[in-house]
Amino acid sequence: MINDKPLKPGQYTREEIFSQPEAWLDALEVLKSHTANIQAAYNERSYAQVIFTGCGSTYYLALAAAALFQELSGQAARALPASELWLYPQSSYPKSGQVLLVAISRSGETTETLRACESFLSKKLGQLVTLSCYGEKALAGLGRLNLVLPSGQENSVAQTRAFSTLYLAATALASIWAGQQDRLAELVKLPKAGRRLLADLPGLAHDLGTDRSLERFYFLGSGPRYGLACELSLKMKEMSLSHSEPFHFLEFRHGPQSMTTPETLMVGLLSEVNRQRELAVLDEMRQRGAKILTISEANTEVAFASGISEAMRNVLYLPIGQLLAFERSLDRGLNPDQPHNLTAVVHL
Ligand code: F1P
Repeated sequence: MINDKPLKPGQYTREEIFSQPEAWLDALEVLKSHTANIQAAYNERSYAQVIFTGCGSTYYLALAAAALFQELSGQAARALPASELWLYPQSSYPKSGQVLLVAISRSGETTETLRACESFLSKKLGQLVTLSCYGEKALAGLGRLNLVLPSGQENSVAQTRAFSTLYLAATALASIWAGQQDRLAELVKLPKAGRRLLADLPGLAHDLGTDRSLERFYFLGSGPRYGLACELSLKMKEMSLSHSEPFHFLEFRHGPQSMTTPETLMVGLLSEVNRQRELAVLDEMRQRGAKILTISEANTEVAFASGISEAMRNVLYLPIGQLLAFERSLDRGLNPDQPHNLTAVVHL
């Protein structure tokens, strides 16, 4: 309820999606003030591996962050669900050497994430850094460094503003730890690029979100964009209860392509570095009748026109996918603020 008036379905989610650029601005202020602590947390010992972790959306964020960090730094990095670290430590952690564990959580109170961090610390496996949105919750008290981004807080169950704000923080962390702090200057251009996207996209998102001929959605992304493809696929499930699945671009040919029908929408998170090979997959699926939506910096249905380097602009792939899921949810008479059978936090 806002001012005692019942909320319209999706009112929270709409506000959270459209306020992301402002949330990013606030997050960049927090990150700027912590740059020295972020650097110190990485430089104070040498690590055999950096592991990013979370659950659901924040596990997908961890996938995207690990790929970006390794691409920028050359340091071995991977992402695992917090439940794997907690319950399968032998297949998660290296037998020797210290680990830098980055635990990511909107709520800061998801059980698996807390248990994974507690067992990591009790086994003295290395250093813990946490990224979350609520400073008073348990996770924000566990790390050697605890970065809290309050502007990512949200009322909706399905993450949008929280995800993109925490992802922005992970992008800054990766740049600083890779010794490329000068890249942070590029991040300040993101809110303006985000505002322009959010002004331009609603029509396209509404047209696709209300296209009732569409029955299944595939999100393709590779390298640092695969984790984002996973997140957008989860949004489509959580908000609109639609069948959706993420794939690495060229993996789609190895079996899943058999599922392509005229009722399919393929969403391609295109890179520059491998654009032609990625476009080839989409062109083949278009021949099989699928509808195609391409996203990149330029010459695509969704074009950022940000002027930001490829590694620093990945957060801009998110808004169209969030709006698409949002519009489809409303068109199906659902309430994206309260997805079916879902809670904002999983407590075990
Ligand atoms: C993790 C999470 C969300 C999911 C749902 C349940 O929460 O799995 O990713 O969308 O809201 O919780 P958190 O640890 O990031 O708070």
